[in-house]
Amino acid sequence: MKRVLITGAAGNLGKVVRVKLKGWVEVLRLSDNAELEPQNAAEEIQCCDLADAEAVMRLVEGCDGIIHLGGVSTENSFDNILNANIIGTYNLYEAARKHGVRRILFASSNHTIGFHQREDMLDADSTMRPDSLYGVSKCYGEMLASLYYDKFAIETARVRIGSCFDKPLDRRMLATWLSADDFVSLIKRVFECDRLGCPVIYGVSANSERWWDNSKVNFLGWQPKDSSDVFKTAAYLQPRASDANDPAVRYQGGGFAGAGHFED
Ligand code: NAI
Ligand code: 15L
Repeated sequence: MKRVLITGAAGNLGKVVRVKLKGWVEVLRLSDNAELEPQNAAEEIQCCDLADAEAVMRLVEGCDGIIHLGGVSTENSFDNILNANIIGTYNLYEAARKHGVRRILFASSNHTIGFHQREDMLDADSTMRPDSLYGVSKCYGEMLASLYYDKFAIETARVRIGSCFDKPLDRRMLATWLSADDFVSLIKRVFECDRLGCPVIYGVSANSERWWDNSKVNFLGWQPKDSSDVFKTAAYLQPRASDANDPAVRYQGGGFAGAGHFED
């Protein structure tokens, strides 16, 4: 691949991924609705709002693949989610179709399945149980990707990212943590494998606490190398008295499952 587009490049994951993917392809085209500056000659900046269909059509032109990280990334007002995640993702897939892009990585989220209990081991075929309007918007993105695969043969990795931070921020993340290096190795597998299809992939490191089974995507040959286990004894992650029926403790989505609507 010559040119790969990264949306949401000014965000937390975008900032890390652009650096780790330096030299991977000839050109990284970076986009966001926040400001961006090129860091080297192989980066191209083209900022726009994902809700602007014409701008997104121009953004995608000339790209061979897309890493779609852009959008609202936590619970928010329905209007904001509608513009960025619903309309924005549609605009991106339409532009991909019109410009002949064959492969996309869609940053979905564990909040598509956040209302499953923590005792349940899920896999790619588990029922969606979104825990927020944000989670619903990611379910929509996954379904849109499925439509564009079945109808137009555009392949998408629907990556249900767990918690991609430097380290687990709380006890829940001992199960949901994804290291940046493991995310980047997944990105590379997704774009380098001969055949992708439209799989659901749980974006999670090799943590010994697990709620998600990735065996249905063994064909990818992706093997996460990091594990949250090295953080287990950290003082800030030690058990504290908690109510086992608190939705934030009971459900996989944690606080997202426990919270009301953003605007209430
Ligand atoms: P982030 O919020 O830091 O980055 C998202 C970026 O999208 C921001 O820079 C924002 O300016 C941009 N954006 C928002 N609305 C936009 C619009 N209408 N047009 C253009 N750009 C817009 O989020 P983060 O953590 O970097 O996550 C990246 C993606 O991965 C998001 O889609 C998020 O939902 C998903 N994800 C991230 C997880 C994590 O642990 N970081 C976990 C699960 C999913
Ligand atoms: C997400 O989907 C969010 O984008 C991220 O900020 C975290 O909250 C993550 O899920 C999580 O569940 O830890």
